[in-house]
Amino acid sequence: MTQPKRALITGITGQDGSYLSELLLEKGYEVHGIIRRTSTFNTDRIDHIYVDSHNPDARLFLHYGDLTDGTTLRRILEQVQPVEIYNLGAQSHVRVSFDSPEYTVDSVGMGTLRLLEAIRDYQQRTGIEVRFYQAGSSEMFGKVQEIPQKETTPFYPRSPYACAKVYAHWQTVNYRESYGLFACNGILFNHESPRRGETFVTRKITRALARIVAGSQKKMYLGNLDAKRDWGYAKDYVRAMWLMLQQSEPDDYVVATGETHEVREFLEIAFGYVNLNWEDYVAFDERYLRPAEVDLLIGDPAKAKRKLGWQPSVTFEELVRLMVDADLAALGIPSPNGSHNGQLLLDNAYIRQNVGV
Ligand code: NDP
Ligand code: GDR
Repeated sequence: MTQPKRALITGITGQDGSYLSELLLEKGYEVHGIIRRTSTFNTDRIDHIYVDSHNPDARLFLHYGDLTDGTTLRRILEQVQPVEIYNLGAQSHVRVSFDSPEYTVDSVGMGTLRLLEAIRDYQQRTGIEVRFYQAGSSEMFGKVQEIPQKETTPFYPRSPYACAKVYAHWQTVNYRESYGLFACNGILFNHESPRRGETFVTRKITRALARIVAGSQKKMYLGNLDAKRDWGYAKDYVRAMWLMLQQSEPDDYVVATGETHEVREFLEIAFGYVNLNWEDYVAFDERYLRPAEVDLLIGDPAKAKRKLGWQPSVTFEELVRLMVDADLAALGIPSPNGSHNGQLLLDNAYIRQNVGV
């Protein structure tokens, strides 16, 4: 029997880590993930695919570690002996990176360097080829230089997070060019899902909306509604990560939908879906503004389409609705979509009764 391919994922407990793990398990991989020790469980997103490691069928294994701890990264690499490494771990919140710049840069920038150094030594010592994926971000484009943004668009990062991602991007290019490492940068635009962290704007909206519908919340507070983002579906985006590591040559790719929408449009579609007017529920709080904002992101995914055969499968409106559906379902409220027409009327009466409009 042939051995399954072994992959190592940093950030396995995050949104993307969980979808990528599912994809790799489906493809027959043995998946190893690095998790941080926390005082409460942080494995909610992967609990459904975890099988106790004593079980002979187990193919998902977790290891304690941290991108700020290079010794442990090296030890895990030696133990796991992966052929693919996906570096998704990060303090990934842009606003928070202004509050905690040193930690953000340490985990995002230096963390990537620590991992690359560990891989370089491991590969030189064992002769085993390791393929490396770096989770780059459209935030690296920052202040608008060109529309749409593509692989050749100059970076102009506008946050500690984005500066650290630019550093990690160029280190990845340098390890490819200096040591022949099979290293790819994905430059991924915003991607969302029901598993999106609760403080990112899309999930913050859909979660609050569900609570408004349930009658347990009256208002939600947001910052800049004018910002425009190219929002896609996370499940589609982890497929692109995997595809990059299956090519004959390493390269860098923009992954995006090619469409941009204001935060306001997300609100309109989400609230409109349950027949509410968002302006009745959304208030402004300057706490959610950033010292420097990224006003407009729109990606050109032509290269990923051409070379990887990658396509997004979910439209913006479908994405908003699937996130609203999931947050409603989590509170036991049925979807207001067409297949529940009778229910939709009921829901709207229910909503009006609960929120008093
Ligand atoms: P999440 O914030 O959902 O997940 C981040 C993951 O990193 C979590 O597993 C977290 O662990 C882990 N982590 C945080 N700090 C450290 C550390 N010091 N050492 C090791 N692991 C750490 O992010 P996403 O899944 O949304 O994003 C995945 C990656 O892709 C990130 O690097 C992000 O910056 C990048 N990215 C994301 C985009 C998006 O739109 N989602 C777009 C472009 C890039 P814990 O659960 O313990 O907090
Ligand atoms: P972003 O995502 O910064 O693009 O980074 P986020 O959802 O946090 O913000 C998107 C836009 O919405 C505006 N906004 C608010 N944002 C938050 N979080 N909370 C609010 O209340 C709010 N009100 C308005 C923001 O100002 C911004 O313009 C995400 C992360 O996943 C990064 O890790 C990733 O690299 C990029 O996407 C691509």
